[in-house]
Amino acid sequence: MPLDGEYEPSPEKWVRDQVELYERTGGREGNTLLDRGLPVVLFSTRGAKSGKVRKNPLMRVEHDGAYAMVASQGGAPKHPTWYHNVKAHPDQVTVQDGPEPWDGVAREATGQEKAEWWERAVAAFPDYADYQRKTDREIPLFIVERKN
Ligand code: F42
Repeated sequence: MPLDGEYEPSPEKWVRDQVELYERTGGREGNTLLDRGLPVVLFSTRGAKSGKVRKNPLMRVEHDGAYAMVASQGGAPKHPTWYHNVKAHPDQVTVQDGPEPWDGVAREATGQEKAEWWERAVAAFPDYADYQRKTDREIPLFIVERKN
């Protein structure tokens, strides 16, 4: 089920265009990172302050039906804004990897679990390793699993 409430598209044109194309075509188009050809997944979150629905494509990192949300932001010094949305409302996350979104619950990975998922993330998108080298912050990673 999509999240209830008002959807506020990203102020970044390339991001909101990709979300629009992905949703309009049920994930048949707009499902890769620009010219890189690597798959992306669409995540919706609940705005921590606004309560509005936010949507962001992120690289596809999947394992046993669970998905990672890697808050890399290209190795920028600050976490992406959606990181705070997921921290505030971990049970209001939807995952769309294909035609239909599903309801998920997110938790921030730590320790050994983080290390295992980080390895999967870098295998899916090697740039994550460069992003981690570029920044002093530890890049967070959420694991999203289906709600029962
Ligand atoms: N970003 C990543 O971090 N990791 C990826 O793997 C990744 C892959 C990717 C693939 C394709 C693509 O098109 C984009 C990709 N991105 C990836 C970019 C990603 O989709 C996000 O655009 C990026 O991470 C930046 O997220 P952001 O939430 O910081 O975006 C800013 C520009 C933004 O939307 N700001 C909004 C604004 O209006 O300024 C605020 C959005 C928001 O959620 N506000 C909250 C609210 O309450 O509504 C407040 C949150 C708070 O601070 O408490």
